Amino acid sequence: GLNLDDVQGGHFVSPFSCHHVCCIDETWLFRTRIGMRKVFERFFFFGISDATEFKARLKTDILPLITSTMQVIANQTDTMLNIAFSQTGLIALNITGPANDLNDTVFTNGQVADASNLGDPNTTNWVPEFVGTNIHGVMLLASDTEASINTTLADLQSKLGNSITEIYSLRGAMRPNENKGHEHFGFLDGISNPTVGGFQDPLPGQALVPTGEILVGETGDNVTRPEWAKDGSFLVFRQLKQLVPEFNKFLADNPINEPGLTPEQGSELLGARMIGRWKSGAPIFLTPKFDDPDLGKDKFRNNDFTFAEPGQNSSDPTDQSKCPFSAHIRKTRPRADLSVGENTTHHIVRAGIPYGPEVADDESSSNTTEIERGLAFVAYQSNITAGFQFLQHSWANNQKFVHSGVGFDPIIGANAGAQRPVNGLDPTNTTRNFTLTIDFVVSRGGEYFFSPSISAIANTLSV
Ligand code: N7H
Repeated sequence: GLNLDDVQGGHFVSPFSCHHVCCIDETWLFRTRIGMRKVFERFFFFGISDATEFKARLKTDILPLITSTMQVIANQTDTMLNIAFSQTGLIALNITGPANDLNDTVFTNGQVADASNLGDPNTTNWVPEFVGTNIHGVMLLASDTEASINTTLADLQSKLGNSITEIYSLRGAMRPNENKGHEHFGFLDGISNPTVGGFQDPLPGQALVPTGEILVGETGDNVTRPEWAKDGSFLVFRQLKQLVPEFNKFLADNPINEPGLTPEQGSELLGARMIGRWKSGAPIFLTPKFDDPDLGKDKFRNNDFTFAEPGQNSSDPTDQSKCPFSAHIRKTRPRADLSVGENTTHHIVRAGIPYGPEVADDESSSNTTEIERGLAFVAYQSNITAGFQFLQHSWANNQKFVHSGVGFDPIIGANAGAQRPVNGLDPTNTTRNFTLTIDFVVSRGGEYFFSPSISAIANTLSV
C-alpha cells in the first residue's frame, strides 16, 4: 500500500481524515481535509544558484520540516512545508537524461510555453517573473498564524543563504469572518475534490479516483516514470486575478427576471448559475431558485447529485432549469453528462487559497478593481495534460463542450481576451445568449511543478 509518511501532504484530500485523530469540530477546516489548508499560506518561488550547497541544505534543513500526508492527517504541525520543482529546477539539480524524464511534455516545456493553449496568450498580463523558465522551485508554507510562516521562512532563508535566490512570493490568506472558506466572488470553495482509492470511503457525490490519477506511478497512471518519481504529483500553480466589483456589477445589471424574485434575488440567481452553486455552497441542481445555507454546509448532501435527470441531462438537453451546462462546476466536472460518467481520467485535487485584500468601499462604488485580489490556484494530478490543462483547454474554453451551443465557462473560460459567448444562464430562456465582454478571472500566469515524494527528496534530489 501507499506509505502516507512518504507523500507530501499538500495534495491529500479526505472527507474523513480527521475522523479518528482530530475531528473535534465541524468547522470549515474539517468539512473535507484538503492538504495543508490553513488560514495563511505563502508561495515562495526561488531559483537555485548553487546546486551543491542547495542539495546539502535540502537534506539537512528543509527535509526534516517537510509535512507528510500522515502529519496532515494528524494536524499536529504548526507550520506545514512542502516543496516542488519545475523542469528547469530538476535540470539545475542535475536530474537529467532519459532515465530521469518525467514524461510530461507540458511540464517539460513550462507553463509559459502552454499559455496560448490555455487561451491565455497575452503574457503581458502575467506576473513578469512567471514569463520565462527562471523559477526552479516553490516552497509552500501554511499555518494558522502568519508570524509562524514568517519565522519558518526567515529561518529557511538564512540556512539556504546564497544557494537560492528569491524570485517571487505570493501571500495567500483565508478571507475574514463569515467569508472564511469562501473565494473572493463570495462562494464557498473546497467542497468537491476527488478522494483517491485506498484511503477512505467517498462522501455522497464525491469522485473516488484511482490513486494513480493524482499520484505518479500508482495504479491508474499509465505513463512510464522514473522510479524516484513514484508517489509524487504534478503541481499546477496559477495566480488568477478576480475582478470582483466588475463581477458584482455584471450581476446587478443582469438580474434573472423570474416571477417571485426581487432584482437582488435575480442577480444572486445569475451568479449562482454561473458557478453551479450558491454562495453558501448549496448546489443549484438541488435548489434551483433560492439558496439553502443548511444544504450548503451539509457535507453529506452538498455534493450529492449527478445532473442525471430527464430533461436536465446532456443526452436529453431539453431544459437547463436546474443547472446550465456552462456552469463552472458542470464544465469542470460534468458527472453524468458524459456517458462514461466519473470514469474519466480528468480529475484534479484543488488546494488553492485566496490572495489579496477585501474589496474596498471605493472599489465597490466605482465598480472597478484597484487592488489585485484573486485565487492562488493549486491543482495536483499525475498528468497535467489530462488534468488541469484538459479542464481549462478542452472543457472550460471549448464552446462545444458538453455539446454545441453551450459556450464558455463564464468563470474561467478564456478566449485569448476576446468576448465569450455563454448560453443557458437564464432559466426563463435558456437559448438566451450572454456575451461576456469582461474576463472576471484574469490569468497572471504561473508555473508547472513536480511535488516529489519525501524519499525522492532524500535519496535522489538532495544527493
Ligand atoms: Fe473552480 N469560483 O468561485 O467561481 N470553483 N474556480 N476552477 N473548480 C469551484 O465545489 C473558482 C478553477 C474546478 O467537483 C467552486 O469546491 C474561481 C480552475 C473544479 O463539482 C467554486 C476560480 C479550474 C471544481 C469555484 C476557479 C477549476 C471547481 C465550487 C478562479 C480548472 C469542482 C466549490 C479564480 C482548470 C467541480 C467546490 C466539482 C469548483 C470558483 C478556478 C476547476 C466556487 C473563482 C482554473 C474541478
